[in-house]
Amino acid sequence: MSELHKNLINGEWIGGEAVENINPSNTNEVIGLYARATAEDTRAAIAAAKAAFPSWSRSGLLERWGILSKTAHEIFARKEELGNLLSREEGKTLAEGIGEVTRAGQIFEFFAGEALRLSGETVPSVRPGVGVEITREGVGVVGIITPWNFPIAIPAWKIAPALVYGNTVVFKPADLVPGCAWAIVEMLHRHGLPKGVLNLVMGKGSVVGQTMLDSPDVDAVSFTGSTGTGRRVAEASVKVMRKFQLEMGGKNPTVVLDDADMKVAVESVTQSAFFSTGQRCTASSRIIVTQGIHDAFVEALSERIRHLKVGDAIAHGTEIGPVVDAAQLKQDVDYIEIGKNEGARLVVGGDLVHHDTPGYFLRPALFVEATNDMRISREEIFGPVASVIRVKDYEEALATANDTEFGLSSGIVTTSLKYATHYKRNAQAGMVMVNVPTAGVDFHVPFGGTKGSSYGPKEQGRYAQEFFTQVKIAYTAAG
Ligand code: UN1
Repeated sequence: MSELHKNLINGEWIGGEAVENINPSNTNEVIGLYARATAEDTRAAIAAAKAAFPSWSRSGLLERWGILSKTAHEIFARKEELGNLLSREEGKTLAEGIGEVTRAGQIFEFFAGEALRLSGETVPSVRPGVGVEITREGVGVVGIITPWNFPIAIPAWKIAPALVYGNTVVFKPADLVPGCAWAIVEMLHRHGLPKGVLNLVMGKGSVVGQTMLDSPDVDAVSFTGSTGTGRRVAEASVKVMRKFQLEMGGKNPTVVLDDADMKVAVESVTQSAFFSTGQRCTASSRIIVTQGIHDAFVEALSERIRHLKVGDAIAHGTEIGPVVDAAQLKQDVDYIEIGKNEGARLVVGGDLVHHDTPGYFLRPALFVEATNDMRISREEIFGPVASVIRVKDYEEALATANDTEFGLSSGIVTTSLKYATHYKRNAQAGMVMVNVPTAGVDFHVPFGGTKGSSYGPKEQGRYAQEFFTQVKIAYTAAG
């Protein structure tokens, strides 16, 4: 029997009900056993974080820099091992898994440096003889709730800024992928974080997440996940007047214009729609194509999809790993049925792929003749399913792209400077991508959306301080 990976509460490893972490490429494989925290454990974690805040928020910058920087270097050194763990627990390919681990290392390195770049402003008051200092300080206890689709990068991009700006943390990773989450907490703990500064409470949203949301001692919550849960985070947070930040769904368009470079269009859409098995909130699922290039584009894209290698996430040559679990697979398959019943035509994929091991393998699916009012064009599927919507011209393409409740990422493939410029200004999305995929973002710049996709300040890069700090204004009379 493998060893139980425990929760970290007030610097102590605490056991609990053991849950198996299962490999979606081979459901016979148990990756490890992870302890499920109770409501009581969660309350203990919040109390520990609260007690640790006064001292951590005044801790030395070299201490913060040192712990984050050592963690970054350990992540880089262990990227193959952690990438393998990530791909086995989540199902993205090994190349994608190692890539994500590398990104987590880069995020820790970036925020380690931010410890040494904290700054404020000093300005003269309008009253002679008075000075004004504007500084930033930690918010307090931050609850961090992360999704299963980026098991290490999203925890990294929330935990690293939370810690470096002087907050203490209660961290609840997605129940499906505790492995990478546990690994980064273990590293940060071993590299010297004082007890109570970072607490890990693995387990169910309905127990651990709810206990965090109900606690008035959690001063801020950073959440990435579904729109439905995001709404619950918002409601519970308003009740106790806490700060919150939400990253939720997407229904991201990619517009392909007549003047597009065909190779760029096919590659960009293939990556956006299907890589990481389409399980990214930045994935593109509405491909809006002008009529002059439509047929040739659909043919080239279908050909590319037919040759995508679907299989075991860690096997050499796999391009598309499995869907994360049985419930998500059912959702994907159900939406494929819905699309057919709505009158869209499935041109390729959508069938289960037979494999030697029991796993959730689905061939990427492409619909054509879809319209923007179909459910497959309006609701987030979160799988390797995309639909092509044919439009007359650029104006109709832009209007269709913007006709959605979401606004995370919006792409265009064109060789026209005029249309690219117009699209950047008029696309209703937090992130606009010209001739690059809608998914796959840089770690040193802000990330986030508009409309129903996001709420609150952006994440990542220097902009992360908007959420993870609060501003203090101090007036001093010289006397
Ligand atoms: C990316 O596309 O590189 O959950 C990042 C998600 C996003 C992260 C996407 N929050 O898919």
